[in-house]
Amino acid sequence: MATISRLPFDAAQIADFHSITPSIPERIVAGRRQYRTVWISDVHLGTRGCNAAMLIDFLDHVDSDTMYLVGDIIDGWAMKKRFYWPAAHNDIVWRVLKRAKRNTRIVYIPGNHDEMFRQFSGLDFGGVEIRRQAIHTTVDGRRLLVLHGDEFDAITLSHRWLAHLGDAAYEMMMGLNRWVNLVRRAFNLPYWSLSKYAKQKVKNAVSFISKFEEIVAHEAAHRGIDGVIAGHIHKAEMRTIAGIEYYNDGDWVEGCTALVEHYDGTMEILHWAEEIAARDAQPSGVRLAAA
Ligand SMILES: [Mn+2]
Repeated sequence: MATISRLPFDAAQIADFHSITPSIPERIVAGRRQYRTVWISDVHLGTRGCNAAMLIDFLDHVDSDTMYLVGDIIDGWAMKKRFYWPAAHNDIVWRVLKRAKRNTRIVYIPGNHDEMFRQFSGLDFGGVEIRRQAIHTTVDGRRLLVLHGDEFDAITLSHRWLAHLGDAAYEMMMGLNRWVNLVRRAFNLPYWSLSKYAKQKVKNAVSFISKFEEIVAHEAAHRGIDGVIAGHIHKAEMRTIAGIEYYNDGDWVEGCTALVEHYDGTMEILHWAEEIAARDAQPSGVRLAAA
């Protein structure tokens, strides 16, 4: 199953990142928020759906001791079909590597869309630890399994073509979502997620999501740990399922969410579109740069 494939970009250039100037310079924000841990996933760099401007804003405002990249960071599937890699996507890679250099511990757990990096599991690359999965211990000693989540997706594993079909429909919806929000932005309306709306309406998607959540929690219980943190289904969540803490950090395509651990062990989901809206409401706030 694990085939060695070429990377979708020049890896040497990324290793040499400090000589590259990002197209969107890093903003020096006074009082950057500091968390013990940050989890993000499903960024889908290399697709038009990726909300790069919002993620760049997040990275310029939030710091942590440890950052987990919980898979589908780069979308190798989409890039195989059509190469798309704007400067802003380099800027995100640049910011992540910069963090590693500033001594943030970075753990990268590749997902199914960036499975080409799974062949490097166990290796450290530019200060980034690449792992198949990880156990995170919170400040108060809870042990949480961190994985992408496609391991539980029977459709992805046994019927790859079906997953790709779903992918095409999803991509179309994301394209539409982009246009809706370009129009909304033109009218000064806040960001709105079309597929978030659609997902709430589609019963099948809902039962798929709850099934996924149950299966993942069951796996954590089976391993005798306190909880599990996943990505993959683009649905931020934080709840207890049969005594197991279930967390999902969401995505940066539509929801634009991150999961964080405060220094007292409290977990929280940050909704970055709302954070930006709240900041924009204050006259002194740093505004989101236009993409
Ligand atoms: Mn995935």
